[in-house]
Amino acid sequence: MESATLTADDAIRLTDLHEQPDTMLREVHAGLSQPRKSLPPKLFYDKRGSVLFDRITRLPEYYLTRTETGLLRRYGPEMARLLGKGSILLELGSGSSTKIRLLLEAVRPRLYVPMDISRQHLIDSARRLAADYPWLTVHAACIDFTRPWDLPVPGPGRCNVFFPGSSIGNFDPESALALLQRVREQVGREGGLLIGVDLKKAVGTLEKAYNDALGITADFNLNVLAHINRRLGADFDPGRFLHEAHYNAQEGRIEMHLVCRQQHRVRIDGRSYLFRAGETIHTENSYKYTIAEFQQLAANAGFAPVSVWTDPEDLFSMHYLAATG
Ligand code: AVI
Repeated sequence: MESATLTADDAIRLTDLHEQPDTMLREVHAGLSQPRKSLPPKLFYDKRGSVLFDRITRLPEYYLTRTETGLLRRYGPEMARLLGKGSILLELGSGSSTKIRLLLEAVRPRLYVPMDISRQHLIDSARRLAADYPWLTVHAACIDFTRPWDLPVPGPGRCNVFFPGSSIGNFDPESALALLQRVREQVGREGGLLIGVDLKKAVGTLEKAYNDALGITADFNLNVLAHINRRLGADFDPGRFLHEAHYNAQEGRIEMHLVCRQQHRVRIDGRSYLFRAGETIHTENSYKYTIAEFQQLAANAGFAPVSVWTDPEDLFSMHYLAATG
């Protein structure tokens, strides 16, 4: 990974730790060489993938975003009080930086650091935000936070992390713990974490959210193959795969797969992979938690629960956690 702090323009600063193609190539080869093929979900988020994800968030079946937004609207003032005025606010997986708008006026952070892996989407969103909030200092960081990372703007002052959208669910429990521990180290003893976490619920509701009627989630899933073709010169034919998503109750997670329709080979950088009919590429896990399960995970990472907010149907939760120790 390359580290550079660049000035994107007068409105925002940019730290670019964008992943190099050789890292991506190694990860793709590693995933496809397993007996059960897999690809890292971060590969969903090229420019088209980010746009498709934004569309997912507006789908009627995808209750996560609107429920979390409802919690932010309703309890935003309470959340803002806990975050405290004038702090440094980092957002992990900031995407379009939409939700943070619901907190900005009340928190008035002295610095906002949106962090995302999708470089152009990050820059465009950061610029829009800086234009809409002229008083706000924005330092965007193009970062893959599934790997070890450091706060791109070290400095004194209280620091909070905002991690909405239940993206923590895309990490297996061991990696989720490692990420929360990293967040804990970065925010320091005075810091905190405001995080959105999707809750366990009826399987039908969960499975509908990942199998929408318009097929946007299917396009999002299949787009990973087009992304690999573009970045690594592979010859995937997305038409030879089907989207599949189901709830694995034993693991407490939605699994997304791409199912191969007929046997064929795919070439990636001089290597050839055989895909058999019915074989799947496991592209994503989305873990669901009970409130107690998540609080236990956070406690293991050095965070104590301060407040938790849920909607009347108990679909989604937001937690404010304070650093301990
Ligand atoms: C980003 N993340 C929380 C989404 C989720 O629900 O796991 C990604 C997603 N995958 C399919 N639909 C949405």
